[in-house]
Amino acid sequence: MSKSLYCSVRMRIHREGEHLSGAEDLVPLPEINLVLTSFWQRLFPFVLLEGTLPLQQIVTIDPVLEKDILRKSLLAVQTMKSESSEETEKALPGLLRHILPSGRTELILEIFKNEIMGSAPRNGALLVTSEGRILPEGFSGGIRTTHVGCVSSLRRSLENQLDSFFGKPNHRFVDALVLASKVLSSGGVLLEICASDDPQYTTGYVASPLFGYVRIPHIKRQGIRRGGRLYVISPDSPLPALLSFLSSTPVLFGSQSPDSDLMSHPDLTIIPSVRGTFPPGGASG
Ligand code: PML
Repeated sequence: MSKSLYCSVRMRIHREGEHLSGAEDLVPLPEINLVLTSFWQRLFPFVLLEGTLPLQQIVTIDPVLEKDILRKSLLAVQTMKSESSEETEKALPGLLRHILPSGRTELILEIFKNEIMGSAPRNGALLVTSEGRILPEGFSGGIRTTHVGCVSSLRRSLENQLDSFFGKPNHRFVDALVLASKVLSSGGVLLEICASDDPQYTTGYVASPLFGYVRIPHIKRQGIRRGGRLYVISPDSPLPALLSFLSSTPVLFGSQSPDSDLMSHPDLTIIPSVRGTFPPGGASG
């Protein structure tokens, strides 16, 4: 088998058309069995817990040449300190005000509330300008970020660190970090804000070049099935190039940016938290 051939592997689990879960990785061809096994294991909880209707698991595999892969560093991670959804609701605008152009924070949070937390889930992210215009014009579907992965040793190291904080495996956090790191590495996105559509998972995040990946506890209350991703794009970002980068440029993460580059602010109670084990550029697939 050729070591220089990689595969972009994407998996989605549905039940009767309802999206339940998804995952993605970019791996050397010889590692594909391991990835398929880990995706297969993600099906089991749905088989065991969620009723008797048939499940569908769809796996898509695209071959990718190693020479076409961009190698980048994951965003550094911080966590906003919050004990409740009320605290988060108060603190979130303060974080966004540092990232967005002046006067846009309330508008963007209103769009997140109505279009992401108040609407049926889309199959992908919603794109808006910082003036609140939804893009592409007249498009109500979702933008999918794909062809992205993280070298397995770094992925494991990040998952294990979170294990020791929270006492349970957390592939959801690492999947989200990898996806957000690709989105921000496009250079065309000012910020991404995300809440999970899993009713039990109430931690979301805000990703931006200034603060890296900020985990936001209690971004929603327990029991809410709504969630999704909002990308706010830079005014000067050419849309066709951005969409093409997000959906088809293969990006592999093998290191993590140092948190010394992150902005901090006395008004923001955010703490540096999870680190990869590799120096930038120090690992490959
Ligand atoms: C999702 O379910 O796709 C969103 C996951 C958000 C993860 C937030 C975190 O734990 O850092």
